[in-house]
Amino acid sequence: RQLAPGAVHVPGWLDPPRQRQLAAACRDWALGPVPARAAVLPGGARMSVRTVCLGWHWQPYRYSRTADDAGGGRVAELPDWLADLGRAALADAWQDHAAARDYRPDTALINFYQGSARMGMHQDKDERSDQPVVSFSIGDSCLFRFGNPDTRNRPYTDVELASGDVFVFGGPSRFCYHGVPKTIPGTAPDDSGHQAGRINITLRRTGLAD
Ligand code: MD5
Ligand code: FE
Repeated sequence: RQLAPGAVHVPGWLDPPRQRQLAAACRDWALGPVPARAAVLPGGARMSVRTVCLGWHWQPYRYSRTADDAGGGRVAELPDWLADLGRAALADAWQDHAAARDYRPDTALINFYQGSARMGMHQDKDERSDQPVVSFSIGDSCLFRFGNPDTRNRPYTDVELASGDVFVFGGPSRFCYHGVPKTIPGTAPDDSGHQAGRINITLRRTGLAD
C-alpha cells in the first residue's frame, strides 16, 4: 500500500453506500454557485477535466475565495463531514493519529473525468502548507502515474485507482509529480453510484487566510 514515504494507497476504503453518497454530492456541487468548469491554463489550453471547488476556488495556478475567472461567485463551503472523512482516511492510511488529529483541510477540488479526459504530469504546489492531500476515487478506474519530486519523467510508478480507493500524499511525497494518463471506460461498479466516468475528490489545506 505504501508507494513511497508518505504516499499510501488504500483500495476500497469507501464502501459502496459512501461512494454513492459522495457521487451524488459531487454532482450537486457541480451545479452550485460556481459550477464545474474546464479550467483554462495561462497558455490558453483548456483542461479536459471539469473541476468544482469547495472552500477555496482553484484556478491555474492560485486560490481565491471568489471565482474571478468564472463569473465571480463565492464558492460553497467545505462541509465539516467531508473534512472529517479526510481525517479518518488519513488516520487509516498512515496509522498516525497525531497527524490525523492535526489535519485541517480547508478546500476540496473535485475533478470530473469523462471520455478521453486525462491530467498531465504536474506538481500540486499552489498550497502554502505541507499538510497532506487526501484523494478519493469514484466511478471508473484510472491509470494513475506517481512520479518523483524532481522531473515530470521517469522514474514513476503506475497504479490503477478504482472506485472507493483512497490515496494519501504527504511528507516527502507531497510535492511529487503525478498525473492521470487515462481513465478506463466501463469499469465503474454498478453500486458506485456514478456511471458517467470518474470523479476524484482531493482534500487539501491551502495555507491561506481570509
Ligand atoms: C486525480 N488529481 O486523480 C488527481 C489525484 C489534482 C490531481 O492530481 O491536482 O487535482 S490527486 C493526486 C496527488 C495530489 C497531491 C500530490 C500527489 C498526488 N503526489 O505527490 O503524487 O484527479
Ligand atoms: Fe495534482
